[in-house]
Amino acid sequence: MNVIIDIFLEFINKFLGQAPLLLGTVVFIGYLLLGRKWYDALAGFIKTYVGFRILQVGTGGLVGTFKPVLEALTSKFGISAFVIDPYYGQASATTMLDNVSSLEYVGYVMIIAFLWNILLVAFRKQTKIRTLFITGHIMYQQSAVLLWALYWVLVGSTGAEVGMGLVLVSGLVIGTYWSVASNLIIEATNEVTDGAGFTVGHQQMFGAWIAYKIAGKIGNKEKDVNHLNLPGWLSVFNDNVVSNVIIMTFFVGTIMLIIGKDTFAYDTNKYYFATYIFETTALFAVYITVILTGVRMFVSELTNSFQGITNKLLPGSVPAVDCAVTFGFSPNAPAFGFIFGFFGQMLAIGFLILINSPILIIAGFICLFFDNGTLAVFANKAGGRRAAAIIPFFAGMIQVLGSALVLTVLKDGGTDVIGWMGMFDWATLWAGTTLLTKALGIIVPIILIPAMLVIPQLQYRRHKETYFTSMRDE
Ligand code: ASC
Repeated sequence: MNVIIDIFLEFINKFLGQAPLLLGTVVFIGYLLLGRKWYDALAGFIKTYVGFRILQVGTGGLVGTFKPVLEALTSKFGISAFVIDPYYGQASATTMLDNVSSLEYVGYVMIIAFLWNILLVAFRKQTKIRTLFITGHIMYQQSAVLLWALYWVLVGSTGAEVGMGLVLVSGLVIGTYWSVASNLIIEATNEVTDGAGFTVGHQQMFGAWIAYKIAGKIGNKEKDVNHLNLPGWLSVFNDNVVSNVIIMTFFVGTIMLIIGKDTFAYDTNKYYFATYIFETTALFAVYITVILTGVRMFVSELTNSFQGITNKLLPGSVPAVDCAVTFGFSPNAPAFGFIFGFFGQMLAIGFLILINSPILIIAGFICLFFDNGTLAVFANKAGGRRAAAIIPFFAGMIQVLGSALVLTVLKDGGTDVIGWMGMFDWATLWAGTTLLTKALGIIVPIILIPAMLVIPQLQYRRHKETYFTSMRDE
């Protein structure tokens, strides 16, 4: 008997305990359940595995590139700087969890959350949840960041492995969020997309709902941002390589200049300080490109196998997908959100500098563009260009200040912590949950589960007749 248990534990540790192998296996099983041929399932396994390893190369590269800058800044001025971008949050989370041999638990959090989401949809008559969250990279990212944040505020620097109780609570609370928030935004998404039949499964679903609700009071929906001719130069920001290099050269380059060239150990035979700065800041774009290549590879596999499973198990459920899908329905709004979000973030960063904050925030491209872009899409639909400018402006401030607050506790993890997600729901709901959990304990995320589940019940009361059929606010 003991031998069998030992073999089983070894298998958990050496196979299911390895994040890329675990996700690859999930995809493999998913394809088999869908009735795909074994060799298709094997191909899915390989692409998930390799895509995930590519992602890890990229997040490791980000940490490695940013660390010397962070260390120099901390030692010289006693300030810590953090990038608000999902991959900097993810890299912090995975490095910190790996330090306590617990990276594989992220996979378990994600599976628990996904199964919980399926269950809530299966009982939709009671739960009123209609949506299934299938944005794979976001599911992984959020599972990692939440597990890390809760672990850090509950367990701290003891070095202990993550416990199963925390894995379970994290899975259930994040799964509840996926279900409730993507369900909350169905009606608005259907207005934005003119009934395309999907909803948003991303990082600012509560934010987009709030934007949609208050936009009508701020502006006039007839003055649509898409009827405006935006200046041509804005289009360079649509290319993430170009904008990553511009933004990082601007922010990190300035910081490196202030720290001064003597602090950095670089080969002065090979570089001027200026070219060394550019070499470093351009590396951020290199690693983000590496990450996105890996992500694309494994996400398409994960999405196909998940969607296949749910189509079989839960016909009629609405898929919650990447926010970028809405951009095609409102092509001018993302650049609009980007620019006004940028102003908001700058103002808040200026404020942090002014009050001598020990935490400096660095703006990140993904948060600026995709988060504020999405808020602008929803704001514009209900309140036109005025709302699409004002809402991302305030959102930019909230992204910076909320992230700075939660980082005051997470930064104690040391220089492996390079950033936080920054996206709207993460600068508000999850930053708040993390801080409250630090104050009151694990009861906070536990209570959040039933508290969020009340939301779809309230939604259902508002339009019972059309709730399960047209899914539009009529
Ligand atoms: C994110 C994240 C991405 C982008 C992408 C936008 O939060 O991790 O890769 O936004 O999903 O389309």
